[in-house]
Amino acid sequence: MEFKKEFLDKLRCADKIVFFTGAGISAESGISTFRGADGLWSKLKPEELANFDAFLRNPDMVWEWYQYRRKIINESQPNAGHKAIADMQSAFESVIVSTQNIDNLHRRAGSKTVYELHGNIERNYCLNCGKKFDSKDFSYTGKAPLCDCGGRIRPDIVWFGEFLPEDEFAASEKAAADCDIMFVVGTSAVVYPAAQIPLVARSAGAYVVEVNMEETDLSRRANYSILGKSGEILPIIANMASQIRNKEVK
Ligand code: BV8
Ligand code: ZN
Repeated sequence: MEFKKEFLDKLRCADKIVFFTGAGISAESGISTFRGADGLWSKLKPEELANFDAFLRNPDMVWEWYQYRRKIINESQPNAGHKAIADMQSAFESVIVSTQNIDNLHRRAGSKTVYELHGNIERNYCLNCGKKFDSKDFSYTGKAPLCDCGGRIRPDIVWFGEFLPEDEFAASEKAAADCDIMFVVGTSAVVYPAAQIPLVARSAGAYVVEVNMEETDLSRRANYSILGKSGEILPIIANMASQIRNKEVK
């Protein structure tokens, strides 16, 4: 695979790397994306499932949907794309992941600094008293679980119309403003404010590299767009980085 010389030069002298990822990086782990032809939103209406009013209207249905996704995620493994990002931690001064994904696969692949902009499907909390629950803390009975205080338990996931976790978003913005290269991997870049993160990097002077199967809203604002599967492209980039930086990539 040939890369632009400009990109190789950036790869050679970069210190700080940020990976901004979306559902596409988990597609090769068998987890559906949202907006592709067979994406989740082609079968279900996000407004009927991924928002707070839907949850209040029909908690059992929303829980059933998240339990279905949890099952798929628990049966999935990090793929070569997640692993390549984790491996690159040994070739650069810092490698930070800012992800829109809720599947925990970056951490499971070995990435140490992961900011989760839209929450994490393993975490839940009580609407009434705020008590936190891990998904393993209760056996799902087909009904939305209740806390021992009687309050309803919800997934710790950012739904449409909800604010993103402040700390994760601020840390992602800071990392984007500081980095030398930002890789934007497997996202349609249409969901805000998360989709702002690559724009922060671009305006701060980072070299923005998009890795996607197709053109997106971001493509014309990236410095470099590499078309293809992240599970194939990222390992090649990781090997390239170790060669030209003369660093062992684990
Ligand atoms: C907010 C839930 C402030 C978690 C998600 C009206 C009212 C309120 C807000 C809005 C509004 N209108 C617009 C908004 C803002 C809204 C928004 O941006 N809507 C968009 C759709 C227009 N944003 C919000 O609501 C956010 N909050 O604004 O709060 C506020 C508060 C009150 C009132 C007003 C404003 C909250 C956004 C978070 C919503 N939660 N999901 C869950 O169940 O998962 S969004 C959902 O989309 C996921 O979280 C996902 O992470 C996110 C982004 O999708 P992608 O990751 O990009 O996935 P997608 O399928 O789209 O693309 C995959 C890409 O991968 C494709 O390009 C494909 O080509 C590529 N690909 C596929 N395979 C591969 C690959 N690439 C490489 N290799 C492969 N193998
Ligand atoms: Zn409670």
